[in-house]
Amino acid sequence: MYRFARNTLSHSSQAQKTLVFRGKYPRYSAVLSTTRLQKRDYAAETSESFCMNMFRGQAVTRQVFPYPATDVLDEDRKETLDALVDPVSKFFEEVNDPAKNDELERIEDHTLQGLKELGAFGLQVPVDHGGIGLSNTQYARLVEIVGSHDLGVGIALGAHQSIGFKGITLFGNEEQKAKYLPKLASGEVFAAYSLTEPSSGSDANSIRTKAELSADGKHYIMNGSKIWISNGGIADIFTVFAKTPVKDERTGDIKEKVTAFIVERSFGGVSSGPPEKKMGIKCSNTAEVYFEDTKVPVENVLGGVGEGFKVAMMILNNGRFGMAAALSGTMKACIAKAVDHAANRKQFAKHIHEYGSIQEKIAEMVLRQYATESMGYMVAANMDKGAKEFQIEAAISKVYGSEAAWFCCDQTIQILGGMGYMKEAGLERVMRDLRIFRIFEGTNDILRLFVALTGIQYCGGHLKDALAALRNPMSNPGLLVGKAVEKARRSMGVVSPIAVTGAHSQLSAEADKLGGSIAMFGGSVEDLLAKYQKKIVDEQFLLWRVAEAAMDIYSMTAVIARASASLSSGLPSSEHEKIICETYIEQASQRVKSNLSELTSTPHQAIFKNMSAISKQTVANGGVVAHHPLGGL
Ligand code: MYA
Repeated sequence: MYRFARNTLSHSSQAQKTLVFRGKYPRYSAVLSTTRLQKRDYAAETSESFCMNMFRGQAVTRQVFPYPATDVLDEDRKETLDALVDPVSKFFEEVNDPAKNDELERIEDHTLQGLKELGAFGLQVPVDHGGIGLSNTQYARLVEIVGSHDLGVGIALGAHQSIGFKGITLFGNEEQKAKYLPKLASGEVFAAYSLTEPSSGSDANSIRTKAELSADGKHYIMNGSKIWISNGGIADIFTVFAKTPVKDERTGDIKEKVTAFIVERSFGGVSSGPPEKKMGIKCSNTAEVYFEDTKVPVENVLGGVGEGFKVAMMILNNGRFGMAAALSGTMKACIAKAVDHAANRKQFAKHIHEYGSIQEKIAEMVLRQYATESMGYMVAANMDKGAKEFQIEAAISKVYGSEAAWFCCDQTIQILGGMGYMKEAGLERVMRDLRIFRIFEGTNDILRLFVALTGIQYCGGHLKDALAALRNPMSNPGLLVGKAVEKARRSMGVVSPIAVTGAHSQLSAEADKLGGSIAMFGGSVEDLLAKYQKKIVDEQFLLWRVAEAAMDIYSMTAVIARASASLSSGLPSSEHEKIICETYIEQASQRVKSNLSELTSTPHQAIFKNMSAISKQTVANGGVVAHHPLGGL
């Protein structure tokens, strides 16, 4: 009944992806494609990424206006998606039982079988290799459905294709693709992405798993262990990251560098621990994976020896939009539960949705769902349109989406009151499932630092001359004076507005607020760089606020772009979206102001200092320091 005829789809023509890595100013960055690696001077170039440019105080809107998701699907792709949405929705409504999966701590067999028949294991695998060949936008729409029903199943599927074998589709050579993709796409075998180790979580470059070339040069011998690997206990194909000795061509020194490998369980020496007992996403398997003298053929190196760190990062970059899409589905499902209850429950002789405190909760949920969905589809569409840099946007969509979904679920439980706390309401499972999304695929804390530092480095490239002038004022006094005047104007709250073009005329006030936020943001980043220079990397209180402002600005942009597109095409919901947009922009622009003012305000510098002291004292004491209110008792 749910079988989907995979071979009727015809999206095999995938242009070879050339993936650009942003380099650290003033270092070089590499352009990594499936076939070549080259170095180039990145600081001299201009990025197409909206987020990168906002760090320079510029509104480069080609990727955001008009809202890219509106025209990214051609007729053929629309038809394909139409043919999939119904059966996938029906499957999750009628066949999959999320409560049962949660209770059993595994996906029911008939559900797994049904998912395989639907083609759900190879959604983005090219048709030539046995998959459905979906674009990122099409994939986003389907994972949104999964996310609205069962995040545990979503993780089993996502760990398989969003990261597990994504490296093969992105960086694999033809032999690797032909050998592995068909059986992965059909669901005959599971894949797992194996990066994290007991001593290497956020610091992904510090892995200890080793792979050394055998004497005959035919194999790498892999030894090490991985922890918390999604699908780790059930996978047959692993994308494993290990350190290999690599000769530095310049110095002749041997350095340990990360290399990515495709490892089959059948290679021998691969074993897994028991399934971890988790708080949520229980039906997905999570386990330790051990490699003991595993012989990995040299042809199973993925993306080049020593290039594994970037392969690891690019896989994650490429998968993060899927989380935003899935979680926007989760939020929709929560909102539906909340409004169903609010519209039917009477207290004090009124339906509770008539009360302001409930209205505010519902409206806040709607705003955040709208922002998450708008960003998720914006990132996916830009990737489909060939964007080469989307790592900041993808990270923002993941961080924002995972926090917005947590908020929505929590507010829904609050609206349902006691009923929301009961297992029967199905929300406690969603809340347990959601908790991990702020932790895995890059913790939201580390991704905030990543967003802030990546953008600041890009801004640094732009400001090379100004920073040099700062160090040596006599080299370019004019430039320095110009910067000083700008800074003085900023400190008085005077910022030259940046024109944001492309918004609908009914949202011009919102576009102006966005332009104001970008101008203020660019100026603040510039001031930070001038003040701290390279030492900015150690200023996490400040970096956090830069990231918050960046997330607000990107979400404002996605919201304005989407609401503009709705107004332009006269969608029935366009007036509703306009109110969402007006409200969101007002709130978010206020937050931007507040976060940026905290970067320099004297009271906040004192607060940061105190926070650091309180934390240090608490850590030194092994817990709270203050005496009990009852004295020594
Ligand atoms: S998998 C485990 C997830 N783990 C992580 O995410 C690790 C987090 N750590 C990091 O990302 C890195 O270690 C950080 C950098 C960022 C901290 N894109 O000196 P560096 C370049 C492009 O800054 P470090 C899991 O949880 C950088 O420019 N390039 O490095 C599974 C530089 O290049 P160059 C990047 O300080 C969960 C070089 O690398 C990036 O050591 C299951 C070195 O950079 C980047 N992002 O650390 C989920 N980062 O040398 C299932 C760095 O040229 C999924 N670089 O200057 C399901 C989802 C699907 C949805 C369905 C659900 C329903």
